[in-house]
Amino acid sequence: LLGRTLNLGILAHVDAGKTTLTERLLYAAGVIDEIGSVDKGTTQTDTLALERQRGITIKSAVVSFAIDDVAVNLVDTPGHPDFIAEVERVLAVLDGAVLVLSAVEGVQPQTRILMRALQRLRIPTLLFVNKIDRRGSDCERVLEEIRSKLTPAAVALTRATAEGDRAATVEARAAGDAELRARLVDVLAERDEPLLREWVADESAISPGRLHDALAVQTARAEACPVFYGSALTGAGIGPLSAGIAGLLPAEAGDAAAPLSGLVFKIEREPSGERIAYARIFSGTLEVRDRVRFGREDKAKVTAIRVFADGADAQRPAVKAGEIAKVSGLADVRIGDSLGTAGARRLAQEFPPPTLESVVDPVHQDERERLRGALAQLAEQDPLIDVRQDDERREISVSLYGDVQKEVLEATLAGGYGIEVVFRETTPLYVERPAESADALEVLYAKTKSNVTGKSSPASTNPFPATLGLRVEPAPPGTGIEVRADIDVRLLPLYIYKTAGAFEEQMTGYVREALREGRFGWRVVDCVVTLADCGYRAPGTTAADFRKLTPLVLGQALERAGTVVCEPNVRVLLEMPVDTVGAVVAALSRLGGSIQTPVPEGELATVETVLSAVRARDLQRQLPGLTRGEGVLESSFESYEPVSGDPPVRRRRTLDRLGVGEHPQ
Ligand SMILES: Nc1nc2c(ncn2[C@@H]2O[C@H](COP(=O)(O)OP(=O)(O)OP(=O)(O)O)[C@@H](O)[C@H]2O)c(=O)[nH]1
Ligand SMILES: [Mg+2]
Repeated sequence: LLGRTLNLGILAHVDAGKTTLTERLLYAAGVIDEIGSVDKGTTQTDTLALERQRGITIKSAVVSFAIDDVAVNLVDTPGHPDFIAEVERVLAVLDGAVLVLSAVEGVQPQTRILMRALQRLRIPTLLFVNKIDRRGSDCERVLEEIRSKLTPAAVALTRATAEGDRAATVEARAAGDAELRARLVDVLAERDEPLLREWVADESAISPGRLHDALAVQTARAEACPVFYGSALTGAGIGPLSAGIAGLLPAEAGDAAAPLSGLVFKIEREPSGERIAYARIFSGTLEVRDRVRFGREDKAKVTAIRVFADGADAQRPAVKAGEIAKVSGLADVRIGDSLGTAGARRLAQEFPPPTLESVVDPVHQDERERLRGALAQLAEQDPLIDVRQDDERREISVSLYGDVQKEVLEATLAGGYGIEVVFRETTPLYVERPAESADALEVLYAKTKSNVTGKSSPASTNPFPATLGLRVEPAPPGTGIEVRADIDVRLLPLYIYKTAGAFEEQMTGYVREALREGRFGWRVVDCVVTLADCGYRAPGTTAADFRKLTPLVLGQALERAGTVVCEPNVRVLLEMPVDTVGAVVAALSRLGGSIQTPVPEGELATVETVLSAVRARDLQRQLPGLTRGEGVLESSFESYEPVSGDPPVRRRRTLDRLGVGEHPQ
């Protein structure tokens, strides 16, 4: 009988071997009799036709198996940076993670980005150094890189022999191994005073069990980071890794008898068109035929529940705290919705949003409406593509991370919907930052005075029976959007929102929605918005009045504050054959990249630079020609920098800023 459920994410830089490792773990657990291959397109988790053709993971996928008495729901994620949003959505539902590295390539750009997110969220993490069978494998060097670039609290629990060869093997380091003991104490005693005292008093009195328990405790707190070596391809090192997953990662059961609280992290559509929500349940129990509250105010009846069991999914009457399930019946459910009461865990923005956008046109003009519908469906599964419609020009545009995502979108529209499309030029997604602080106030019917300040607006610009005062302040770059409330609770329209918390949550939503378009039409970032005043007339004022008033007041505040339009820059890491360095550097200087001296490493050289996102894309396209197809480019978001000259303007999505017309979601 299975005692507990562990929701485990497999994360890594692209091609590190996540999907292959997933196959290997399923095989080791006896769920599959034969190991599928990414290259042949026969794995359990790369099931989309596109994933099989391209040999890369595009969507996260869940499979399950058991290790001893632990039921593991494994989420295989994509590693390509164009699909980082898929990883982001999964993070909130994990109990633990295995971050995979390659024993040849070591710590790669995406490895660091993912590790930082795992640490920020305090997700217990094991490191798996994969591909020790490949020529060039160097576990010692990779361990050093892990310590210097990822975490000083890394402890290798296994040892590889004959690495660099298919015959490479892995064994667990003996519990009595003096070097391992010293290393464990070194890492663990820093946060474990009693352990340090025991060590100082009598080193030999510390039992291996004591050390293992201390390691499990600190791993669970995401303080210590156990490292395992192996090969997903040959199976070397999988035994110790499985033991580590079951023995060192905690499974948070939650209280199945408590009120329901869950989180939707993925949406799929059945061939019938029905929406299926993947949800993690944190507390309580969800049963078929329950009427469940989700998202803002929606309620619907659950028609089916399926959980993951031994590779397949199985119908169940209920799903309880600690588990992940596919839930049917919630017709309008969206990614990020809570089920029941909202819990502490929600989807956070952990990675930078897309930096590019492109207008997409149907090849056959009469398919424009169908294209819009198809993109709306795809946006349910990936809200960050942020489909925008310019009604006047009849243009549809989408946000993008890069060309691979664009190709996948194009292929999905062709394959899944039969719509052929062409993308126009890819342009940067600029953002706006407030230049200064400013306030704005709109008073109920303009004639009534504000409850707080006694002021009334001079002109009657407020068509809504509600009062709202907002303050906008610039915040340091990279801090995103923060919404605060500074209103006497007695002024809050509690007959609409019930509690002060609910009011704040809803207002935060309205503010965020309104900040999607600043003065020049770009998303506003790096600011603090304070709710400073509020008024209503009961009965009469409704939630819709506050919703519609928010963009109006915020627009005024931004107008007064002024905004600076900024362009996305990325850090680019280039690897190329030594004899092509000259050509690459020349191209870099043409594109305006800052040039550092290339670092030769044998036959290859690497160079790092910072470029605008659009220029980096140009470079990506030129690279094969410049390097005989051998150059590799990796880019990661760096910063937003103010543009010089006239700020680029984006036409607003809706002409009506008052929000009288419905804002598309
Ligand atoms: N030699 C060797 N090759 C491996 C190993 N693990 C994976 N590979 C190969 O590496 C390539 C990428 O493997 P995947 O499992 O698709 O990697 P991934 O991390 O899932 O890739 P994405 O999901 O696209 O990010 C494939 O060609 C695998 O056969 C390994 O342990 N040894
Ligand atoms: Mg994969």
